[in-house]
Amino acid sequence: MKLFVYHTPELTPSDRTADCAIAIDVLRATSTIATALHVGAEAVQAFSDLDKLMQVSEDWPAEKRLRAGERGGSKVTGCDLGNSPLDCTPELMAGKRLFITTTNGTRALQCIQACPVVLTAALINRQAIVEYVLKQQPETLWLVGSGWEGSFSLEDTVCAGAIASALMTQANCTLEDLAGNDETISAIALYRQWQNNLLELLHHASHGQRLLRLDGQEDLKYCAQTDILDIVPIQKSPGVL
Ligand code: 3SL
Repeated sequence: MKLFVYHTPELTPSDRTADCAIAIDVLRATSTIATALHVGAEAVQAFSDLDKLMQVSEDWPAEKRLRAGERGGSKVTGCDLGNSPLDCTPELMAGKRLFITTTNGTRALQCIQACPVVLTAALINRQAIVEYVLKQQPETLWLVGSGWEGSFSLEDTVCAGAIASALMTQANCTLEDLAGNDETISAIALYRQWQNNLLELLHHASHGQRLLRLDGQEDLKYCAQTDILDIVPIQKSPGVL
């Protein structure tokens, strides 16, 4: 297996040649997706475009849908929810389809959706993703960070490093065996430097700071945890997990 880390959708090759591609948005879209599915959402359907989300979700029975919309960290007017994973309670989500649009995470997912196998990952479901990948053994694996409006974000790269590091250990392979690009090596180094202080790293991250200004302390605490959810969000049809 060769693993390639891309920091943003913009830096991801457009040829979609990966056997398996994984979108990462630790703060907070892929943490929310994992949580919603874990607590019993029927599915999550992701859109980069808000109008499209409104249009498609209109055809779904109102009692079986929830609309989550985030722009700039805040809830979009007219949606039921913003993008906090802590809002994904079993009472609210069970049996419902979550229609979601976010600033960057849903764009990252859209950029890889033509790959044969598409997953979403966050720190909270890292080990479930690692086990799935070890079972499937894709020849080429992409980890795609969402970043923030085209620029690098620490939290997505540290999660890519957490996945890569666990794959290396659990597949018993070397860095040379696994790493397909330099970004993979730097993601592993970032993770190994911060693995015992992930919450602190999220506090340093620019998007972490943005969320703290919006009162998101509890979200940061939740999203900084590793391996707490045994869930693999896998794309069943374009944009639907
Ligand atoms: O950019 C995104 O996709 C979001 O996850 C950002 S936020 O954490 O909801 O502000």
